[in-house]
Parts: sequence; C-alpha cells; structure tokens
Amino acid sequence: SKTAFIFDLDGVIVDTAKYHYLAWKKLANELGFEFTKEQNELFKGVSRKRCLAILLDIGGIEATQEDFDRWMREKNEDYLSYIEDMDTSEILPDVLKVLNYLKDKKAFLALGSASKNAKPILEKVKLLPYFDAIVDGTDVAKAKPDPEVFLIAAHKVDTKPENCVVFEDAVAGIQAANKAGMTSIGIGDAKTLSEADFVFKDFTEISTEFLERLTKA
Ligand code: B16
Ligand code: MG
Repeated sequence: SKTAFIFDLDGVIVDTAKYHYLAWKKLANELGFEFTKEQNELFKGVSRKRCLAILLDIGGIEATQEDFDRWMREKNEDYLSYIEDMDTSEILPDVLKVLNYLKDKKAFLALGSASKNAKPILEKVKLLPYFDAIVDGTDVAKAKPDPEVFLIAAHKVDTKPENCVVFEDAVAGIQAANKAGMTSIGIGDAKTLSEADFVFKDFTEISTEFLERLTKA
C-alpha cells in the first residue's frame, strides 16, 4: 500500500504547548500552587484528563468528581481563549515545506493527535485541507502510548501500519508509533526521544532525500 505520513499536532505542527502551559498554570495558581515549565514537559502528548490528574497530584489536592469536571472545563475555556487568535504564523519552521513536498509525491497525510481541539486549530492555521484523515482526542478511547490513535489513522487512509511514518515530539507518542509497527520520527531532543527510529531537532533538518527514501509508490 501507499506510504502514509502521520503527524502529531502539538509540538510537531504548531507549538500549542505554551498555551496549554498558561492555562494549566492559571488553574494551579488559582488552587494555590506553582506549576513550572519543566513540569509542563510531562503533559506533552498526554490527555486533558490525565494532565489534570497529574496537576492535582503536584498540588496535593483532593478533588470530588464535580471539582474535577469543573476544572477540566475551566482549563479548556482558558486554553481556547489563548488559541483564539492563532494564525498561519504559528506553523513551525519548514512544516509547510514538508507537507507540500509529500502532497506533491501523492503520499497520504494524516493527523494523529491527543487533542480534542485539533480540528479548530488546523482550521486557524489553514492546514485542514492538507489532511486525508484526521484522528484526534474525540476519536480515541486509549491515549498514547497506546497505538490506537495511529492505527485508526492508518485504517482511515487504507494503509498498512508498516507503510506508515509518524512524526512525534512526545515520548508517549514515539512509543505508540513503535507499538503500532510504524516508522517513528522524533521531532525534538535526541536524548529524550531515543526510542525513535530517527530524530531531528525540527523540520528544517529533514531533507527531501530522506523523505523520498521513506516514500513507497
Ligand atoms: P486538549 P498532541 C496533546 O496534543 C498535547 O500535547 C497535550 O499537552 C494535551 O493535553 C492533549 O493534546 C489534549 O489536548 O486539551 O486540547 O484535548 O501533542 O497529541 O497533538
Ligand atoms: Mg505532541
């Protein structure tokens, strides 16, 4: 089958991690504790629910189900207000170049994100038309490192997992891609993402020759 390239969203296509951070920090501060950028690293690729559980753990806060649901809602409302004005300038360097190159090669392009806000974000940065399939936090039951999100994406474009290439910035995402039997490409720090088949600092380091080698007709 044709090669499919599956992109994570946050940390790969756009840097929404900074807005997630602001929203989680606001909630932590309201609850009376600090939340650092370093702690925010643990939240990458992790579902909203799991993030809140970790945050409350950091703050040593016990929550009723009602509190938990309210704080989830508050965090997301704040996050949505931060991303409201996002535009194409927030697309990370050379992402567009790679997407255009792969589109030209007639490869399948899919999104595999944990975010329930993936579609509105892609719309804001005008990348929605690039993707043949979008799988996001509204489609999956099991979060990364479970391979479900990427397996659904492969299924949607009718490509076998071994012909899929995944771009991911989170350790959990690389593990998910590996478990799915796909080629994993880490975007970020080589030490952190050492489980990936290949690692690049960002898309400016990825050559068209490299992409060509990964592409099957
Ligand atoms: P939402 P990705 C993930 O996106 C983020 O990395 C993670 O920090 C966030 O908690 C998760 O989406 C859920 O996002 O609250 O918008 O549903 O990296 O999988 O694209
Ligand atoms: Mg990510």
